[in-house]
Amino acid sequence: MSNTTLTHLEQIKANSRHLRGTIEEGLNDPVTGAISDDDNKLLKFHGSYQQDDRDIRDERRKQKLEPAYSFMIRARLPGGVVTPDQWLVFDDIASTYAGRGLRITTRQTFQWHGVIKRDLKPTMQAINKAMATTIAACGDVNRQVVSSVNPLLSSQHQLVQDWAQKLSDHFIPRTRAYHEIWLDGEKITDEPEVEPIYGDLYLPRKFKIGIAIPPTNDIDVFAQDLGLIAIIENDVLLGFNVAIGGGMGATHGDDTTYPRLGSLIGFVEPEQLIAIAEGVVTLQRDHGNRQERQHARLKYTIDNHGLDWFKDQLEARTGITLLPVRSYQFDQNGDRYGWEQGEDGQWHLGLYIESGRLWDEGGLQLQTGIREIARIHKGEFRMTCNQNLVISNVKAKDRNKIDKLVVQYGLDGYKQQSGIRRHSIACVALPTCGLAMAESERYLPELLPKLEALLDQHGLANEPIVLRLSGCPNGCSRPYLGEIALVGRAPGRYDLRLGANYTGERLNVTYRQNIDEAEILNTLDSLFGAYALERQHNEKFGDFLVRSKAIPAPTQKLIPIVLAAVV
Ligand code: SRM
Ligand code: SF4
Repeated sequence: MSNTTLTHLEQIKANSRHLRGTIEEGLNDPVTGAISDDDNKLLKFHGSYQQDDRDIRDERRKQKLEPAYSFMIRARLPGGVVTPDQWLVFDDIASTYAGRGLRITTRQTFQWHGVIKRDLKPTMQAINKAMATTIAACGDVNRQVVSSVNPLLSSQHQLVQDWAQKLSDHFIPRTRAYHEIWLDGEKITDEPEVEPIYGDLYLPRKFKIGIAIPPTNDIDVFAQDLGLIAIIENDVLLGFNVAIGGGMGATHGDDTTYPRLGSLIGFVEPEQLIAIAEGVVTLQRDHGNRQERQHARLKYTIDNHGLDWFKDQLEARTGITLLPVRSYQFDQNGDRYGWEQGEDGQWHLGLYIESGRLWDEGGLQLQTGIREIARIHKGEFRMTCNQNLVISNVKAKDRNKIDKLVVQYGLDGYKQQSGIRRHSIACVALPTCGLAMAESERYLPELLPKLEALLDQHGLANEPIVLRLSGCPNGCSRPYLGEIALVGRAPGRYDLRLGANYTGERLNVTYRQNIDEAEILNTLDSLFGAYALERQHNEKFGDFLVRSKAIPAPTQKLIPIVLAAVV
């Protein structure tokens, strides 16, 4: 494609000298707290977004001040694993540079919000000193590779964690721009740089890889562009089922955009994994839609060309014949809470962190509490894709000390919580997200007690129900996989979606559009009532709604080819 036919964004990438642009000059410009729009596009590839505080946007406009610019920074931590030493550095960064504490994301990593421009570089350097990076945590590249956190299966974890790390490393951009801009690395002058996987234009859109370890689908494997299901027998990793084309993002009122579950296309052995992943990524690089960003994700490439076409191309490109999908079963897409003993005898403590918000607020000292635990903990921390935290690899003799701190700092909430609270996640939304149409993370604490009261009235307080809130249809909390989901439309108004299943293998459907809280609660009240009276033994809420035809039939289940192929 000639440079002149490229869209503006593709041109920015093409002319960026491998992600350099004029970011460095922009950082040094003291006149504004912002950087240029073009550089902002490139900054994402470095793991940061320019934002402004939307709570005070109007007020500042009235005062003729520029918006209150600051930057969100996202770490790349494959599999969500953090050592206690790293934790202490990340915590210190939050206190020193960020506007609030640490925020665990739905892709098991950290975001720091509210870092002002002059602190961006010191923050990046501090992250680097902790042997971590932010490169490619955002942008049109392969992002954070996620993997299941099931503390019971310690040896399998390690195997899969190693693959998450290898995949992550394999797809890191090769440009030295990150080192030059943030780490004062030597500037490349004469030798041309090459991006062997991405090329000069990088990918048409973001790309996401995740590995699930059955029976836990805590990463929502079918929401990934490339979802991998680890098949492990007798402690041996046999390989991975491969699902392609998952994605959540959609636009209100535009039916050509939609959430889609990944389609299972086969099974690969471990030594074939990198080649297959590279094949999927480079097919998307070469065939993804670079003209229309809203149709640029892999899911649309597959639907445009057909699944069979994609699979044939993948096999031809890699020289690997995909084997039939292996059988597997998921039992949930939520997290486990409390102490669990792994097969190697070590202990793991799963903690519920509401919307992943780890800061000290309203009498709770969650950030301080985890900091104190990090000071004495000898294992590691694992973040989950449900925005929760596991204190991992604890010896039996150390459990008491950790328990005391958990209670002292109010981190023990999971013990009394309702089923729905334990299965709730909410995206960031306001005030930092520039795309938010309604509140999400700040609304969850208000909404949950109201839902809990309703459920309690129907005797359903302990019923595990997957609840997902998103402030817009981009779907950062993977709301299309919620048994109940709210997707923001406007302040205080949401689409109510219902009927995904408890294991993350069926999309929900829109049940009511653009309704307010009173309507949401009324609607759910009567559905909870029916569920309490008419459900079958052990029937989950989403399954009940589908079976009883209380909601329209879901549009996409797992693609039928899958079931035919299962051995
Ligand atoms: Fe997301 C854009 C936050 C996981 C789909 N997402 C954004 C931005 C960067 C807004 C923007 O572009 O200006 C949000 C920043 C808000 C803020 O102030 O921090 C944002 N996304 C998040 C996080 C922090 C939500 C959270 O509450 O944890 C998650 C960070 C993940 C990470 O650590 O990498 C996050 N985003 C997701 C997920 C879930 C997942 O990946 O498992 C999805 C759905 C899966 C998918 O990608 O299809 C998701 N985010 C989007 C989209 C829609 C993409 C699409 O295909 O249409 C956007 C908008 C875009 O890319 O244009 C978006
Ligand atoms: Fe922002 Fe929408 Fe993502 Fe929520 S779902 S963080 S509102 S982009």
